[in-house]
Amino acid sequence: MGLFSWKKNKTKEEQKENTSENEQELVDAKESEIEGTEIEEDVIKEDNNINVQENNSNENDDITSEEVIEDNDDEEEEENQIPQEQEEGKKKRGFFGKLVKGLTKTRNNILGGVDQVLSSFTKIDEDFYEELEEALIVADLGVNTAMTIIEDLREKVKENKIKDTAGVRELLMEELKELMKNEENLYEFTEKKSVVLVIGVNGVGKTTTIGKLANQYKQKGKKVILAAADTFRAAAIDQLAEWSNRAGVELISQQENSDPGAVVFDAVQAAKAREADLLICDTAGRLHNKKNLMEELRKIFKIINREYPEAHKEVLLVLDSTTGQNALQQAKQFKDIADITGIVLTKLDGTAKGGIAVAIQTELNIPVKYIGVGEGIDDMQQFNSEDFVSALFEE
Ligand SMILES: Nc1nc2c(ncn2[C@@H]2O[C@H](COP(=O)(O)OP(=O)(O)OP(=O)(O)O)[C@@H](O)[C@H]2O)c(=O)[nH]1
Ligand SMILES: [Mg+2]
Repeated sequence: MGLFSWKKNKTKEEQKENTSENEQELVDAKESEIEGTEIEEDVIKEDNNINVQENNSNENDDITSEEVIEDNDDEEEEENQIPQEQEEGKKKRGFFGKLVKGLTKTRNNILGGVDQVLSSFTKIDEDFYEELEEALIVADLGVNTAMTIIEDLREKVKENKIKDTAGVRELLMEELKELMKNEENLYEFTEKKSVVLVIGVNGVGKTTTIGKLANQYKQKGKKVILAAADTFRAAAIDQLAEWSNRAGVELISQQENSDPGAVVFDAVQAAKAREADLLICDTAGRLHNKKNLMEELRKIFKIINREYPEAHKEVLLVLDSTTGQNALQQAKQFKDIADITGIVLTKLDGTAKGGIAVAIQTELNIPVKYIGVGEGIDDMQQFNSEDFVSALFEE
């Protein structure tokens, strides 16, 4: 179990100690002015006041729905009475199309290698398996996952009495679907009163993911509140404010460099008072060093536990698929210190390294819950192994 167990409750002494730690950290942060100089102070609100943006007006709802439905042409816009199921089906197909398109480079990378091996061997022998394993490793699936796949394939080939390599492609597809399959009930948190903490190193797509999540669940009728607990840069707060506008949800923020714990504290009080379904907290990925980052997260965990013990806690680690094996390493590090409940794998569009999705899903023992295939508000979906592998093998 990670250091940041959600179950830990803070004692009075710890609280006191923490307050002075917080003050110290603020001083430290100010002293060692790191990056984040592109600050536009006037954009951010009054000194030290909690800023609550109410974005639930009809006006905003209109903007949201206009922005959200990308694929609509004029004709479709007029058909306001489309039943919800049909609408959802359409969106799903739309997303599958994006997935197929987004995975083009990954598909070429994985299948290019695999198909070459399949076509250069007719007989299934040791050399064939070796070359196939090599092709999978090269396509960013990593050594361990490639080995697992080859071992399983050997068994399946025997079981199914497959004699030539042509039958292996189908088996490989099946194997990938099985390996990547998620358990059920992974999205229970969306049905409960939950606090969702979104973590990850800088630039992986945390804030964007939060915007997409907020939009998805707002559209499903949930009351969503966002907390701008990445107070390290003013621009980070602005960016989340913009997403909260687009999604039409409320934002709790304070000024730049304020204590992230204080923002979370305020946000929790707001979530409780307004009976929000989801409180989604943005966190900083860009701190002085790993120790600071982890320390800050630890404090946030404590505050949520203390102030909102009855809420379901969801910790989503965001990983950038374009970083390939590096993403896997990041996950291993975060896993040591936090009880991560799900992975969000971003930027699967346009990268050739999407094979990392297979490695992450197979090796980490943490489910990939969402995948991102673009920068738009609709470009993220719950992960589905059937769809993912089908999109990967789509001709
Ligand atoms: N193509 C693509 N770009 C994405 C995706 N998700 C995020 N991005 C882009 O990645 C960049 C970084 O995203 P942010 O959401 O700001 O990342 P962050 O983790 O919040 O970054 P910090 O706040 O600096 O730690 C932005 O330009 C996003 O538009 C995705 O699924 N696909
Ligand atoms: Mg951010």
